[in-house]
This record gives sequence, structure tokens and C-alpha cells, in this order.
Amino acid sequence: MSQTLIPFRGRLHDARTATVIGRWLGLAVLVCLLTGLISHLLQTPPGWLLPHLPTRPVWGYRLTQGVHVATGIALVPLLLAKLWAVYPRLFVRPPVRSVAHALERLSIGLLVASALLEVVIGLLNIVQWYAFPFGFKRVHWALAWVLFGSLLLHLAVKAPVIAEHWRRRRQGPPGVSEPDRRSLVLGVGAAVGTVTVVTVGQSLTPLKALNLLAPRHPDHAAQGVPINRTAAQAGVDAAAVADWRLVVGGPRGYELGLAELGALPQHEAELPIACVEGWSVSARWAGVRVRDLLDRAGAPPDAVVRVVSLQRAGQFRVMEMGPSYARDPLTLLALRLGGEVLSADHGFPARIIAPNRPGVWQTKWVHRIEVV
Ligand code: HEM
Ligand SMILES: Nc1nc2c(c(=O)[nH]1)N[C@H]1C(S)=C(S)[C@@H](COP(=O)(O)O)O[C@H]1N2
Ligand SMILES: [Mo]
Repeated sequence: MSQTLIPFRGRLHDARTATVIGRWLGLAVLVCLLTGLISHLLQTPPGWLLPHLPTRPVWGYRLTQGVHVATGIALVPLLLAKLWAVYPRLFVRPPVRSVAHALERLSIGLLVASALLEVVIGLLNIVQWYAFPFGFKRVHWALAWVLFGSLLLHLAVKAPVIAEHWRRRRQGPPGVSEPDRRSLVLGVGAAVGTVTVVTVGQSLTPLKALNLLAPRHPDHAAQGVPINRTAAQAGVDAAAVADWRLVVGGPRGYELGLAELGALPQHEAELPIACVEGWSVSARWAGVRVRDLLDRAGAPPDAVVRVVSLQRAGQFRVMEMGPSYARDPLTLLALRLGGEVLSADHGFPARIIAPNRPGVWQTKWVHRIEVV
């Protein structure tokens, strides 16, 4: 085989190790990209998709975003191991052999930079440390495509090395002793397993007892559900809550006080809050079906609905939902959680709970429901 395929000196800094770790890394990036895409579409769908967003399975977003963040966390040891395996290549001499070689190095620079940035800002975001001076979502979204593009380029450039890996695997003796590589791979696997087990309980609730490192814990909760932002943090004032009346817009718009709302037919739903930041829990909600409120106002069945919170400012003050959610029998204007009246921090007097929706759109302290 040609010398250029194993240009490193030193144990395990070889192409074969890089390939073995690389395929796990590639798989993790792909899973992150696909689940991230789902998150993007459920949260900010293009207009044509809005009416068709699926409301089943009710735990769909809980699963995909839980997997996104768990896989994102697993990327940390995988990325470190990959960088460790290939770092001697940073120092190859001469640094640039040809235009093609320069371009290859440039594409790897882009790949490494976008992967590191994507993972670092993702981790900062889930611990709610918004330390970066830009909007997380837009940058995370753009970097995802830079990362994907440079990964495809990298795989194309490395196709001969990857093919060589599989050829050698079938025949010739390995370049380093296999037990060495097996130890490394086992070590990386153990690291991935460990970071996963100590964080995944934030969404996989049967493992919540092992959740030592994730920022949210299903048991650190009021009424069985963690609180994303308290009423005080959201600037919901007590006077507005005391004077509260629900305003429903539409051809036959109306207003209702809390007692009148409580006298309408009540329904129950077992639905999760699945925060975009990765934690989730399921809970039992009760309240009035949004579709009943809309029918009473004479809203057309295909109406897009806007929900406005008592909260005076902030990203989540206003939410829109298409007819697939608004008409779903499980979509409630919830008044109760786990058999009790909603606590102030969970959105008293009333909040939205809908199936298969990112937590950010489960609007709390609902004040108005309008037809767009
Ligand atoms: C290969 C790495 C990754 C890719 C390709 C990726 C991709 C994406 C994409 C496309 C979105 C949707 C963004 C949007 O709605 O516009 C997203 C959302 C998100 N990702 Fe990642 N991601 C990666 C790694 C991570 C990591 C390591 C974490 C944290 C551990 C993370 C946390 C998040 C969070 C919290 C959101 C939701 C953001 C929001 O809606 O506010 N991601 N990701
Ligand atoms: N009005 C309003 N509703 C809101 C929010 C908010 O900041 N303001 N946060 C959202 C987010 S990000 C999540 S994850 C859920 C969490 O609901 P909980 O705090 O009752 O668990 O509420 C959502 N509803
Ligand atoms: Mo959230």
C-alpha cells in the first residue's frame, strides 16, 4: 500500500483509527442534522407546511429532540478522539504540497471549525448560558449546513483512504497492533456511554436517577414538571392575572372569566412538555379543547390561530398554530396539571398544551386567542 495512506508516526495516529472513529462521528453528525431539521420544521415551518404538521405520535418531538441533544453530547468524546487521532497531520511538512492539497486542508479546517463551534454553542445553549453575541438558532442552523457540506467534501476527498480501510480489514495485517486500537475504541465507547448515561435522564425519565450532569432534572419540578421560565422571570404581573379574562377573537368573538371557562366541558390529555433544550417530561393536563373555543367563536375549520400571552415582551409572548394543532382533540387550553390548578409558574390561569410540539410553543399565561 502507498505510504501516503499512513503518514503519521506514533501508535494509533493512523488512517485506520481515524476511519474507525470517523464513521461513528459521521453517524452522530447525521443523526444531529436529521433531528435538528425536524426541530427546525416543527418550530418554524414554512407557510406551505404549517397546516400539515403532524400531531402524532404525541411524543414525536420529545423523542427527536431528546435524541438530538443526547447525540450532541456524545459528539464531545467522539470529536476529541478523532482530533487526537489526526492531530499530527497539523504538522506535516511541507504544509502545502499543491493547490489541491491546500484546498483539502482548507476544507478540513472548515469541517473542524464548524463541528467544534456547533458543539460548543449547542452545549452552552442547553445550560442556558447565552454567552454568544448572536442568535443561537440562526447560527446553529447555518453552521449545520456548513458542517454537512464540508463533511461531504471530506468524505469525497478521503474516499480512497476509507476504501483502503475496508480492503485492509478484509486482508492484510494491521499497521498497529489490533489490541491497541481495540482499547482505544473501547475507551471512546466507554466515554460516550458515560456522558450519555449521566445526562439522558433529563428526557428518558426511567433513567432520571442517573442524571447527574444535565442542566434539568425531571424531579426538580413543581407539579411534576420542571419550570422553564417563572412568571417573575417572564415579567407577568400579578395585577394582570387578577383581572384576567380570556379573549377569543373570530366572527362571534367573546370573553370568558375563569369560572365560566371552568364550567365548559373539560377534557384530559397525557402529553409531554419537550423543551427544545433537551429536557422533557410527560404530564396529565386538563382543560378546554382549543377547537371548542374556536367553534364557539365561529372560526373557520382551516384557521391559523394566534395565541397571545399576558407576558409583556419576549420571544414566546405570541405563538401561532396551524389547524392540525388547533383542531386536534388533545390540544387544550389547560387549566389543570397533575390534578391541581396550574401553578403561577406553569402558566396560571391558562396555558396551551398540544401534542408533538416543541416546548417553546406551549404558551403559558394565555390571554388572547385570535384567528389570523
Ligand atoms: C453535528 C452537530 C449538530 C448539528 C448538525 C445540529 C443541527 C441542528 C439543527 C439543524 C437545529 C435546528 C435549528 C433551527 O431550528 O433553525 C438544531 C437545533 C438545536 N440543537 Fe443542534 N446540531 C448539532 C449539535 C448540537 C449539540 C452538540 C447540541 C447540544 C448538546 C445541540 C443543541 C441544539 C438545541 C438546543 C437546538 C434547539 C434550538 C432552538 O430551537 O432553540 N445541537 N441543531
Ligand atoms: N408565555 C410564555 N410561554 C412559555 C415560555 C415563555 O417563556 N413564555 N417558555 C416556553 C418553554 S421554552 C417551555 S420549554 C415551556 C415549559 O413549560 P413549563 O415551564 O410549564 O415546564 O413553556 C413554554 N411557554
Ligand atoms: Mo423550552
